[in-house]
Amino acid sequence: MILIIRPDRTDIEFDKLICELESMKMKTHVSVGENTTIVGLVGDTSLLDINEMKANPLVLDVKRVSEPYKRANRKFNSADTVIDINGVPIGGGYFTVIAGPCSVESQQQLNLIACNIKKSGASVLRGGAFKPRTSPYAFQGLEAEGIKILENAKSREDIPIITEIMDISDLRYFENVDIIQVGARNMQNFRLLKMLGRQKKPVLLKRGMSSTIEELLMSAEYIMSEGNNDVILCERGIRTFETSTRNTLDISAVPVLKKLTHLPVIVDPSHACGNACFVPALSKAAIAAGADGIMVEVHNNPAKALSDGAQSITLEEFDCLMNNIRKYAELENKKL
Ligand SMILES: [Mn+2]
Repeated sequence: MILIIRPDRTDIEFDKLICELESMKMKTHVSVGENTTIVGLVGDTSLLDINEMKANPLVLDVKRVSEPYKRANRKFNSADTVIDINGVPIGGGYFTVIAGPCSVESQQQLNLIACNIKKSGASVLRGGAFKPRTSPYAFQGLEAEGIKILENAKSREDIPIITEIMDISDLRYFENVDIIQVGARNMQNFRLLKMLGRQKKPVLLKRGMSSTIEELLMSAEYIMSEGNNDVILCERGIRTFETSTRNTLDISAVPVLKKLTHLPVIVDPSHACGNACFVPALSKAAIAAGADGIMVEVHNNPAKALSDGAQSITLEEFDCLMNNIRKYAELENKKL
């Protein structure tokens, strides 16, 4: 971090500032020019608040030269993080497919979907139990009962499960859940992130629909700074001026994230486009862009789905998609 110091400062004020910075375990490198004085700070600058620095009356401006996140930063951990989900790897040389309905609707429905997606080659079952819906009048999910249904399908099909948490008080229901999902709307629910950092289960963190890549990484940092390093990032489309699709899949976020962080990055093509017919194309794009997996909404009868039917592909379409993307995964040297 570089501080640019006011030219009209007194030496006493300046020495006091340097003492303050060094008391925060920062090394300082001062260079005095004719008109400006510059202080280079070396140390863990992720602990410094840039706005606090700017508020100092001696400081004209502050420039960051390194990213404000440390644990998620590839510079500090160059090897890809591979997360083990009950024997299913996410990250590294693998391409992991997570599939299932938007919402858990009944045991019969979930068993049917779980059995079929597993046969087609998916390795994790998804299903929403606590649903964050735009309208309070829309189906809100089966909640705790939905998680029970997921648990039954998990043991029946021997497949790990992922479902979304909306409130930390519900954590007690997640004992047998393998990955806890934080949805786009909660990406900056910092209290929730901190609490999930204090437990051991892997967390899949979706990018907020209006969040920058750096904000997503800072949210991952919230979880990791509390001790939980098993964070999976998910690009699920951002809000733009385009209305032809539900969101706009920011495909460039994938290679950018892969460069900035060692954490696994997956793509959710279903929420990104909101339309089942575009899901195969976006899934292929995800592999080509270097993603570590996809999370796809699949339903046995999309027309009758209680949520997100329009973007859900059928069991047959999913089987076809899996056969199709195998070739792409091979091209990218990813094990599917
Ligand atoms: Mn959905």
